[in-house]
Amino acid sequence: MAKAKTRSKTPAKAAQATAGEPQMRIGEGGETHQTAGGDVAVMTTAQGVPVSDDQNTLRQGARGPALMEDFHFREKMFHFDHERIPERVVHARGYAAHGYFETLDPIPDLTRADLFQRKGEKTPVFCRFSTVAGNKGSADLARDVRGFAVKFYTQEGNWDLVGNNIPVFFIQDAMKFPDLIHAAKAEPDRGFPQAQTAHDNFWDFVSLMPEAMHMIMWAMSDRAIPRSFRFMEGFGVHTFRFVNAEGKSSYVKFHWKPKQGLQSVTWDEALKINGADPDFHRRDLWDAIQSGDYPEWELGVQVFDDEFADSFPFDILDATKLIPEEDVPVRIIGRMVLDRVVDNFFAETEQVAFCTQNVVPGIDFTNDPLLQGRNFSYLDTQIKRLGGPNFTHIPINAPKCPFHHFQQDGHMAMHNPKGRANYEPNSWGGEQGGPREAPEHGFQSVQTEADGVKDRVRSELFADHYSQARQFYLSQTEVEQTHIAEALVFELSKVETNAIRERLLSHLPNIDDDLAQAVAEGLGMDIPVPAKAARERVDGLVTSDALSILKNGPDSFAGRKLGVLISDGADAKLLQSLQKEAEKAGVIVALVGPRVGKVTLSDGSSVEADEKIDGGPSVLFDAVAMLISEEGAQKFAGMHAAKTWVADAFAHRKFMLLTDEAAPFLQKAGLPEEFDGGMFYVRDIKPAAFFKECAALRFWDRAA
Ligand code: HDD
Repeated sequence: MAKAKTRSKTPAKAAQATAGEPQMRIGEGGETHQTAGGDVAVMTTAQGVPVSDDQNTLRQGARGPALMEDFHFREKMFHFDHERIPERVVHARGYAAHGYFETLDPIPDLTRADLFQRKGEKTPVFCRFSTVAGNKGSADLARDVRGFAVKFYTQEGNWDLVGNNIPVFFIQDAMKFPDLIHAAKAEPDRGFPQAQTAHDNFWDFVSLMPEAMHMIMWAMSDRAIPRSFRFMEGFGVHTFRFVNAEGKSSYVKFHWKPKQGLQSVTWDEALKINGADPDFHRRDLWDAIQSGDYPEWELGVQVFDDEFADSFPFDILDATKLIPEEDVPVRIIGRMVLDRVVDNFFAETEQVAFCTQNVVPGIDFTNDPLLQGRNFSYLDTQIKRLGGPNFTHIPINAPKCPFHHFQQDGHMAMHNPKGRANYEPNSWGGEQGGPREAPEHGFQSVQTEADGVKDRVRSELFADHYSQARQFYLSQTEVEQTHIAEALVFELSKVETNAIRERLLSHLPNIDDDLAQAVAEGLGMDIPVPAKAARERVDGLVTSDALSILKNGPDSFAGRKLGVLISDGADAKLLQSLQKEAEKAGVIVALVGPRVGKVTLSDGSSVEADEKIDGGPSVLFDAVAMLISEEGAQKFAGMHAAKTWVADAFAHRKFMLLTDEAAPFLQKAGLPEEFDGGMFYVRDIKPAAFFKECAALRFWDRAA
């Protein structure tokens, strides 16, 4: 039995603490036990009372009734019963990490925001990625927009940049947000589908909302099935304002650009990954940070003035439009590095509360009607979700700079102000008097004039719904265009009501005739009469390479994962050299074997596989190698999971490296005898050269 060993000094110190100033946190200080794994603390109740028995409830006799008196049981069960809080109404499933933002190019001429003033200065950040529609327990590879929310703990307060991995949005006015989300989530009568837009309600709604068409192009593109959070861009979406020390304001759009390059998976992979590893994205972020391969994004800004805004064919306040980088280049001003996983998922990732209204001096809002509505929603939702107005007292939400105000009381008040005065003005002064405003450097809204008739109206410039949808589509590579058409066919094939399919289809000729044709063919339908456009399409918009994923891939295979299929008798030297070169190239290697236990190599040595073949399907990897012996090839040829492993890798156009002995097994798995440019024998290519080829990520020319 464990024995009490020492009593730390901390309790004495705590005893001296004034009431209301907790000196200790759970897990700190107190008596300890010696155990095989090291010293552990003595278990106590939440009141700090040591617990003698955590196995049995208090009973009257061994077979007698449980007693109400058992305060340890009652407290434990009461707390467990209340463990759940409401999940986020959208973006419920998310994953976050800590890191820092470093200013690379200070911009005091544009903004007085403190974090952008000094080159090299680092600001702590907390960044949460999410899917939108699914519940907290849904799978990571849903076809969905990804949230990209960053909390900057600046020296002048917290700034939340609550963005997505797509630079535009479905709707223009926040009034329609509840409708959009109702339509996208599970249908209310049946409670399914989960984390899917492939159902009638969603397509019914968007087909009746032509303003969604640009976003639909993005959501049906591979942007909605990213390979990893690390390989996606982020966008602030709205036009915001920068304000400098002189009060001069300019418009700004925010961009996050991953240093790792962009990458997505294919839809067939996404479906299979969801089964094989529903936590694929969160595991990827966790693994990368834990292994010291810290993901990094550059923060870029597109800054423009009224003159540009007036000349732009669309309204800069319309969140369904973007400003192409060709029109206003993105200026890189800093970088974000995520270098620390959370200590506790609930305390940090679940309890973090982002609010678009959290801005700092130097950053301000525009009249974008979506943004204005968001500024109400986020604060409001946190009160319900986190249980009261004091959610800023939770450490993950509290500013890291000094803060002073007269807000007090309410549920879970942890930071009630000190002193006598809890109102302002007061005549107390000093410590008793509390804080005062700072007219010189406190936050001041940009002074703008507004006139117009009070009415429920939208600017005429918001009425063009197809021009940028077309620009996006035409900016894609052929492979990406095909994926968009296939995604539309997949989703609409799940729609049961023909009229909805038809209505959606009627928007596509307004975007592109070939796209409309491909989707109509995929559905076995005729192209209907095109929907009537509210405003004529602006043709001839320049295509933008920045909008394509494949044109913005990585320049190396670093940070990607190679799945290596091994068998008994596999060439030991070959495996070692591949692992060595992979390490040099920053490539992660996972060994996949017939079992996770020992696999005996050609020289009699043994390795342990990371995955058994059916637990580590090839969809989990970016490229594959088959270092298998003749005997291994024969065995694998009789295993369904092994044949699927290579057949999928081939179908997903992955780069493949193999031994001569593996070749017959490939044919048994249904692969053609003739190799294409994405398949290599180990005798023909050195590992380093193979990794160079893999930087292209996929061999798209393969007809699979
Ligand atoms: Fe939102 C959460 C991003 C429109 C209302 N939103 C939420 C999160 C992200 C976004 C990333 C998750 C934050 C986290 O990780 O905790 N939302 C966006 C973007 C939008 C957008 C980029 C369009 C440009 N959202 C939007 C509108 C409304 C909301 C128009 C309502 C008027 N969003 C919410 C919310 C959520 C939220 C209901 C749910 C949970 C939360 O806020 O904290 O308030």
